[in-house]
Amino acid sequence: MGCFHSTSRRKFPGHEDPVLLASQTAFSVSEVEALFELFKSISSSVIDDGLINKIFDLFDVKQKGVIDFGDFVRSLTVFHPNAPQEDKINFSFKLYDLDGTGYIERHEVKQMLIALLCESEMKLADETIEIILDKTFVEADINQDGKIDKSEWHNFVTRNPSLLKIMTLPYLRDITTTFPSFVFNSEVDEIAT
Ligand SMILES: [Ca+2]
Ligand SMILES: [Ca+2]
Repeated sequence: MGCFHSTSRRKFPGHEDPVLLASQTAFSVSEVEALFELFKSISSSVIDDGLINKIFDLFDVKQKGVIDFGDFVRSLTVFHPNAPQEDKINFSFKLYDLDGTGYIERHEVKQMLIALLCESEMKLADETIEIILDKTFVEADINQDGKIDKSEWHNFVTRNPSLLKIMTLPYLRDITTTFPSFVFNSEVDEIAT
């Protein structure tokens, strides 16, 4: 009597059934389980970290005050190589629309461009960046109102699929084998094509 062996596992916020999460996302059950290991290791440190911070913002995760594992998986599924292109385009629009005005403005493209260049350790002169921005807007801003709306973005990205590379982390497909060397922002050299 009184000799209960404790089977209680450490509970993390929002640890949902992997089978259920797999059915709601592009991940397999074993990928969800691998993500849980990843989640445990980064959930405390990642909250203030640039891009992933923005992603969690978009999913209202932080409003709850904790990173919820279910939200974590559902946030990352859009980056899965098998996620629908349409989802990636819609999500990338929200990602680029940093201030949430419903349009991608020039300063937002500039900010993303600088962030991408910085991550890939490329340095471009200001003038070069302005030229890229001009070119981008000539091509993307079809009605020339100085901002990119959803349908303009859709057209632009469809013609320039490299812009969506940031929306696909190729190694998510192999997350079960690449873990624990999974690092969210690696492999940015792909973007500099
Ligand atoms: Ca905006
Ligand atoms: Ca426009």
